[in-house]
Amino acid sequence: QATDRRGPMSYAYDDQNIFAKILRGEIPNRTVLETEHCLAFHDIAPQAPVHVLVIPKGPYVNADHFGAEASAGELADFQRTIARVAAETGVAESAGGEGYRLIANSGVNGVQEVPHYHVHMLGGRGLGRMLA
Ligand code: DGP
Repeated sequence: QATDRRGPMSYAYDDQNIFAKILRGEIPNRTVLETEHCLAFHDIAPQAPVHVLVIPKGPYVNADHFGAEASAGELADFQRTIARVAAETGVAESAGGEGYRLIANSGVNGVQEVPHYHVHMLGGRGLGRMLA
């Protein structure tokens, strides 16, 4: 008999999380750029010379929530925002930089600390070969 290890299909968004407060302007941030659906800002504890967080403005917990429920416009804006941040921070090879890494932690095993979907962009130094 197959065992279904999945939990219920639900995403409970906590609107008191720190990125929700940043989006509401309750906590300051160092913005890189803002679009209709996204905000990109510098991480408070940078792990590399460039460490920017890209977040959707909508109330999505993680990548699977965003991918399942965001509109086509939000999805497209998010990926375009990542490209613009890479160009504007100078890490994109197309902008003369030396590349970067994207990381999206999710859930307990991913050690996600802030339960609002975000992608880390790290660059400005060699990051080493790392998948986990
Ligand atoms: P994660 O483990 O992927 O959920 O990483 C959360 C990141 O958010 C971590 O790198 C530190 C960053 N962070 C936490 N609080 C704040 C804050 O108040 N402002 C900014 N700019 N970044 C924060």
